[in-house]
Amino acid sequence: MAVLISGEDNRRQQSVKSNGIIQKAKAVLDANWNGRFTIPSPVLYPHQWSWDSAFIAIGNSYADTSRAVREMKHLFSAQWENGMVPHIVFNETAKSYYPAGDFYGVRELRTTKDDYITSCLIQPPVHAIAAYYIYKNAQEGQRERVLEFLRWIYPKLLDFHRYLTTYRDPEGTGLVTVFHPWESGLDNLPVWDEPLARLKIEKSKIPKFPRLDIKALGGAKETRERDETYGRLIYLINRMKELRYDEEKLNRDFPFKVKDIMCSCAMYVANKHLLMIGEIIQDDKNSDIIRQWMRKTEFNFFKYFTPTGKVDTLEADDLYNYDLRKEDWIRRRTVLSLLPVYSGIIPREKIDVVVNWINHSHYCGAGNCFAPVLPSTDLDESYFIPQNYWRGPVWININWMIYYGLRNYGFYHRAEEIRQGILKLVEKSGFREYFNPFTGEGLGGTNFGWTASLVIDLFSNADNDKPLNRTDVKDGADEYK
Ligand code: 2M8
Repeated sequence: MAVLISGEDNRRQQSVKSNGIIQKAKAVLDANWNGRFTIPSPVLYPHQWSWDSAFIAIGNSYADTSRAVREMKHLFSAQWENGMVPHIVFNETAKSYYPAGDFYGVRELRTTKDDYITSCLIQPPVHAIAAYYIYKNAQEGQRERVLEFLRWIYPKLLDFHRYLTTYRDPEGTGLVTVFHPWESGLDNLPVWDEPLARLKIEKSKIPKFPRLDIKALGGAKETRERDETYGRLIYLINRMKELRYDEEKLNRDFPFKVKDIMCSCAMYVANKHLLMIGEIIQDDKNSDIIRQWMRKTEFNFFKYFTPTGKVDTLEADDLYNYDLRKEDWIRRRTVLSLLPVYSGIIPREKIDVVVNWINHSHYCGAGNCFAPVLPSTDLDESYFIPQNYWRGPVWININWMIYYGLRNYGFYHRAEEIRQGILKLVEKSGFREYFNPFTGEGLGGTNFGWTASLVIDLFSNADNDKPLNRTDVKDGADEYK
């Protein structure tokens, strides 16, 4: 199939320029910037979230190097002594989010930087990717400042990755352990149901708390987690607190312990970028150790994430998170199984197996949805819910990763469908947090930072229009990789 941009896509490209979608996206980022960092959405999230900030810095890198640098500096200034980058840095004056900073009690329990109140969890380590973008897109006159920033953040990124490869991987697999679903960023993907349900909790220990999230959404409780699930999520943090967030104890005693595909893929891709940053600032002292981390990930990825333990027998979408407590795979069909396309770890001769699923009607690849973008859960499963948070809706950051993954393997046509599909969604519903895959209806927070930011990247990155203007390019063609 030749991959010329279709007439419709051409019209869409035009509309990116003419209806000022990029300007509108920038306006979202401007409105959410509070002078220190960018909040994910004015509706639900008044603090700084770790991977949101990295995605947001990617969008800002095109027009505002300085703000992108400040965003990352704020987050990494709150890094813990042991290298952990917390998933939330709290804005102490904001009261509209539960749990608030004091709930975590981090200051009393662990050595952190005094000026910051943080959570105790991680999120996918996509930050080295953002740092590289800031360098790549640096505005005229900002080059020295950016190099200085890279020299500042490089050791901090290394410390974070070292934390992940030690405290979060005592087994030495190159794969990241999560102690809480929030750590994966894909908060209530159906993969967490079973490990959460297995927790033995006395009724009296299930905390009671206000659902400020549902209140913020005007009562739309069908779009968020159930009370029962939320209770278990908060219970887990209470248990972590009891163990003083001590990773040694958590690895030994904690009831929730899962090797996670999202965090592991993010770390692998981030390691590639860390190597590039090392080259840019001419610091290769740590290159060998980074390569070693990557080799471990490559060696163990299929061992841990496929039930056969081998890539040669990889069938369909059977790449699953591994539950270290149950010692079993969490066999739920979600977009998590397709995400490894982003990492580039899947061998070329096996990539069709995964791409066939990306093209499948169960993942909106056959013209059966509002747009040909991937939902978070297989449409055909009993646990798919089109409007509920991570249990079905389309998320832009996940589609952005799959878009770049497909391009890396040469699947330009399918990648382009995803890019245009994202545009179709935001044109219909604005920069929402997530979208109903069938209707394109916008859900969750409005003016959502990473949706805006990643749209800026998709339509500002000049590489993304290549090689779509050539008639001889075929999807998956090796010679274009
Ligand atoms: C969602 O997570 C927070 C908890 O961290 C929440 O539900 O309250 C997730 O979508 C997460 O990936 C995201 O970083 C965060 C802020 O956008 O919201």
